Amino acid sequence: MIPAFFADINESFWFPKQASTFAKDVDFLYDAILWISIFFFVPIVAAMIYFSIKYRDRPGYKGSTEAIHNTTIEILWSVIPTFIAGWIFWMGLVGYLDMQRPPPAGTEDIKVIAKRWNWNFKYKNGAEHPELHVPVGKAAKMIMRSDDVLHSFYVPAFRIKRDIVPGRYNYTWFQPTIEGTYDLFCSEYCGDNHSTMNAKVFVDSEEKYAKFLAEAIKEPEDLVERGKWLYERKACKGCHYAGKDGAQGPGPSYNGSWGKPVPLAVGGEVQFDENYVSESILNPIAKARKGYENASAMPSYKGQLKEEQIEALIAFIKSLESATPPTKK
Ligand code: HEC
Ligand SMILES: [Cu+2]
Repeated sequence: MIPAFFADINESFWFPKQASTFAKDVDFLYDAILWISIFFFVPIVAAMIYFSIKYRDRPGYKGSTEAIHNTTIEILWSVIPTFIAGWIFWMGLVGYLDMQRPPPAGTEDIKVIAKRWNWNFKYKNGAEHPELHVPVGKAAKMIMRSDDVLHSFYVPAFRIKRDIVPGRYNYTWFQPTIEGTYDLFCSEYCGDNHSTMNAKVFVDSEEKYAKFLAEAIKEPEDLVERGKWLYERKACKGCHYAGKDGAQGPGPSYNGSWGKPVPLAVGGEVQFDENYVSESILNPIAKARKGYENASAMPSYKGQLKEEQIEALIAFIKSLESATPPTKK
């Protein structure tokens, strides 16, 4: 029987599927360096073991103290590895430059916003979505920024990784070759929930991609649905978990909070109602909940959400009124 990792020609022992035009070159150089290293490692270690046994100190054995010298060997073992190292450098440089320079025209431009601890993607028609969709066969350019700290955009199947630096735009591009779903990771440690900062990359056919764009821009009609939709797209989800399991994030869970008194960090309490929620969204530090004084501060959404969007978020949070709150913080 063929082991699973050999079943797909495109997938190697070391790497996931080769799903972009970069993958072949990256894997080739990786394999070349690996085999060159094995080629030298084995005879060197074998000779080391052999000589340390042959010339070991033992009764009656007299070693020589004179170092002998062989010019031919010394030149060979300097010049040959120099050429090999030069070749590796050259291949790496060429590959790196290919990745640095996006094709000048005709790329699918997508804005990437990295934020502790989630991804947000903005498409050409204005749609925002927590998942990355790209059309197959077309070069896609990521225009990336961070809202807080260093993050890194990493898609193993495309063999690309690029840091996202606060205070400036950074770019990366790739040309996906096979339709399918791939993993996107943040590969720069960015705080408590760094390990949850993942997303899916969907490489779609031209029609599927167009359909996705058309759907992604529509906000649901129903108020609660719309609130949930915003909760997923405006990064609330990364900090406030609202699942049935009531797992806890850096911010309080919404489950079962509505209508109850909220103990405040400064002492006293307020009612968890429309006013408290809308104030928490627009000016989160105004009334911080007790126990969250040191939590990663929530960003203010002033100017980023419209009145009716806040209303929808309120409706969504209210709909969790009787959901089970998490058992431990
Ligand atoms: C970076 C993490 C983070 C993000 C993103 C975030 N929050 Fe918060 N949120 C917090 C923290 C931490 C608190 C508790 C401290 C405080 O009250 O300011 C909080 C408090 C709240 C409260 C008060 C809850 C309570 O039980 O006291 C509400 C309501 C709220 N956030 C709604 C939202 C909404 C809606 C969004 C998205 C539009 C959002 N938050 C995005 C971290 C976050
Ligand atoms: Cu990150």
